[in-house]
Amino acid sequence: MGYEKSIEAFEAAFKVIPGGVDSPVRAFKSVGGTPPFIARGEGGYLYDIDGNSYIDYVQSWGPLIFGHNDADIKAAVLAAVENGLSFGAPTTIETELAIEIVGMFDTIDKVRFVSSGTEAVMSALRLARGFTGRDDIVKFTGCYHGHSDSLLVQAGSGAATFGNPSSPGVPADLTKHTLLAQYNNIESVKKCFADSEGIACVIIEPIAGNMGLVPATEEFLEGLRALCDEYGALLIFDEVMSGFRASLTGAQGISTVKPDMVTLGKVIGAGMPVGAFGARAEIMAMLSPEGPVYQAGTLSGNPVAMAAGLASLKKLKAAPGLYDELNSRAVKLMKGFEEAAAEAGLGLVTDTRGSMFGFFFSDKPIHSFEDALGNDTATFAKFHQGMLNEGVYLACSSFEAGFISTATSDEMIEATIAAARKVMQNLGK
Ligand code: KE4
Repeated sequence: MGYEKSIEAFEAAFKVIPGGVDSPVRAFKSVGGTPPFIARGEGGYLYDIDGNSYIDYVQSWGPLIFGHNDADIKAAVLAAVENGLSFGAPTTIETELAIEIVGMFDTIDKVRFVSSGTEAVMSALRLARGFTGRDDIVKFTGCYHGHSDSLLVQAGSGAATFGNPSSPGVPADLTKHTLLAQYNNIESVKKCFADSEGIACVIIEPIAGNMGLVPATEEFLEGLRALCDEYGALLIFDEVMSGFRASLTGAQGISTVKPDMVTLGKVIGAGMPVGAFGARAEIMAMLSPEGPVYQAGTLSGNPVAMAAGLASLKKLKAAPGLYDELNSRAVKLMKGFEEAAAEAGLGLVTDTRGSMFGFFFSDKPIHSFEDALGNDTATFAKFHQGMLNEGVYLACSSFEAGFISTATSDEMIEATIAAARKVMQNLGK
């Protein structure tokens, strides 16, 4: 694998873009090496500007459940582009996509579209505070909900990757209402409720993908539901990543626990900038212009992005057995990684949920961010680099999840397992 053109491109980017990237995790800082600059994607593959090809398990961090350049989604986007890119006025396609989402989630009566997951979560928090009249929120160490100020506290994903989970530039006044609890530890949540004068909401990734893949236990989610009911707080499931990835309705398709609000993103834009938040009608009625809680966006509900998302969701709805099929491939991949690690004498723990998978170089199970922080990130970095050189594009941090798309064939899975066996053998020496 030669990376000469990407090295040049990275140097050029670095001169005009902070860190050479528009989102920190893409810089490969925690795994080393130069991030390949991508020329195009096709099906289950990425192609970089040096002509290297990679089996892609990142899929733009989740959105591309049908792989790159899906014909149906591309056709829908091109047709929408013919009518113009944006109007700043209502369009019927926004209603169409909203109807699809409302029809899928029994916890959502109304939904508002925005342009990113960060916006969706930031808006949902404001709505929860406006609805309850309370200021405090509870989040969990290791969960990442985008980069809005009050949530950049002990966050996961890139924040954890760089070891600065609480960012400079966020005044203490903006985080003093953010209470921290430990994932899968209900006693830590009870303490937050006991310490607070009024909690507006508890926000959680019900299947965390930003500390690596770490699902919440059903018992824990039931405990959160009970506490929120007891204290009159709203339970928010941040399913920006797990939505349409763990199942058609994310964690809600697997757990019996129902949230009061849901945030969505990634797959609902199919690679175009879309986020969304939804809840029952009485909560959403608080949102401007129906109610007093203000929220807005120039490109919210952009018709081209809506067309991409609508095409993606319609395809998902038309393939009911899809998630079992994608999960069987995820399980096959993780089993192959486990066998390769065992042969190489390396400790490896893995998990899957629907089309999502995760693995840690660890001898102990991982049930929280504190557990995840103990994983062998140095071995992960060497593994990542070795797999890249074998033409496999994995998430460039152990605090991320991986994804199977419909374009991830069995042959690709087998080739990836063979590459993992080869790379791990070298690691084990
Ligand atoms: P965006 O603002 O990046 O669209 O969404 C923020 C967000 C909110 N909630 C959850 C559960 C998320 O996973 C995310 C974003 N995920 C990361 C990947 N771990 C995006 C990748 C990046 O930051 O470049």
